[in-house]
Amino acid sequence: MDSNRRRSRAAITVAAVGALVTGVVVSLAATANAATTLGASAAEKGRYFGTAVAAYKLSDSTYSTILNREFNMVTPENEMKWDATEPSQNSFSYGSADQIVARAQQQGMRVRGHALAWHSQQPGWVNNLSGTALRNAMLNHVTQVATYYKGKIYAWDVVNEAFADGSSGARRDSNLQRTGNDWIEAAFRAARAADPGAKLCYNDYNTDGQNAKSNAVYAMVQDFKSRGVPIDCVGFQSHFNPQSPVPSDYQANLQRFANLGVDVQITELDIEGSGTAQANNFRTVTQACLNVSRCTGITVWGIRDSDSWRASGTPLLFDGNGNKKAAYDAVLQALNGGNPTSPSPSNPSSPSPSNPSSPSPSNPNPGTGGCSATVSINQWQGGFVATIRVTAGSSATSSWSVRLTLPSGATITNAWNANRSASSGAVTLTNVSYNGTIAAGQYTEFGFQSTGTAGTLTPTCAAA
Ligand code: 9MR
Repeated sequence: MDSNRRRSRAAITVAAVGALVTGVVVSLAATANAATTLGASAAEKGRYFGTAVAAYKLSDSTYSTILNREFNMVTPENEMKWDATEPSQNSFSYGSADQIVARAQQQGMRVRGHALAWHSQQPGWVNNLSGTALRNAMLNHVTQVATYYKGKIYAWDVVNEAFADGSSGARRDSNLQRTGNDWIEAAFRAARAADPGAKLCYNDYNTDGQNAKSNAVYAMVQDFKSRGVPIDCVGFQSHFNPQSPVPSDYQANLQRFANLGVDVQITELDIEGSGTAQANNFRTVTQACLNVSRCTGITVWGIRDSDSWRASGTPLLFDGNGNKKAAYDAVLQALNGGNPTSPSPSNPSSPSPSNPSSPSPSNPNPGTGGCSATVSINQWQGGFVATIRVTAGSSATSSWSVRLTLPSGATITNAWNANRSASSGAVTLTNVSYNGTIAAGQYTEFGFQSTGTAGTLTPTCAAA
């Protein structure tokens, strides 16, 4: 079975290269169109497009069809929260979250983990704890959950919503805050130790423009970076409505955080409204992310309006019947026509003492034609994440494959946005359904996590 699959993949690769050599690429390029799904289009810009997912809806065929077709990142809406994963102390329950992770893996989607430490949706037993007992329970929770999902999570919301609303710029008062002001950095350090391959994010709302709350988060991130506390990204929830509209300095605010040396992500986007006004707001947000090179992706907080926590505000991209709304068209159009500014190749993780990121070796190898591939490595003791950028040449691609040889001792444990022929030695990684098409001169990115040491990886690229 496995070797059959390998043989047929090899045959496909040979056929693709053959087609290129015989000049078929010219007609393929001529028929290549803009990407037609959110995930594929975002991938062409080196980004992801995700949605919150509820495990109990996976059996709804309308929901599942849209999920599988449109998105390449998922966030469990409630299933990875503390109350769901540790209902009684030190007794863990992953059934619903695992359903979502399994679906994501089956579909080649990545997962944003949400959320390890939060004042809300805590299990009842936590109410009985305070001080050191609560601090230790929180750290144990972070360690256990991040360890259980090690290698399966693209980014964790390590700490969620820890700052107060309003003009104080203070931390939110909560049982976790009362264990000591250093609870946030303690949570980040525990998460890094448990899963060094995951990006670690701070996530919040009402931080989408420059204001007292976002200034306070900014100061914390700046402090963490200066002291080597492991933080890789900041999530901006972006829940908008007429009382809380898209701020005019939305892009500038994303950019100032990115300038601190972290990725920024739009993590829970929904915008109440309808028609053209709503569509224009979604376009503005999408364009802002495209314009900020370290804005690595957008997640909407649900699929259909009826799936939303604010269903009456019809804040999402599909109506209750699963039809695309004007807002969907605006987002897709922005993604397809957006500014090609893209995440820097030296990602995936910002360097930090406990997670050193080697400088991007950037080995452009033109390969047999049609595309080139460069790799950046995030190496830690015993493992690494490789992010590979595939750039189309002067013609569009309709499919591509990247070959590289892993050093002995290195075994791929999971890959995203590509299928792999093997997990060690000589490996061919081919596009998945939604990212084969790359416009001339544009690129997409895929990645994998591996055990061992990366050394110098030299990818070569072939396209049709
Ligand atoms: O969408 C989530 C909803 O189903 C839950 O009932 C609610 C409970 O707190 O949480 C919602 O998701 C929230 C997310 O986890 C954090 N940011 C705000 C989101 C909307 O309330």
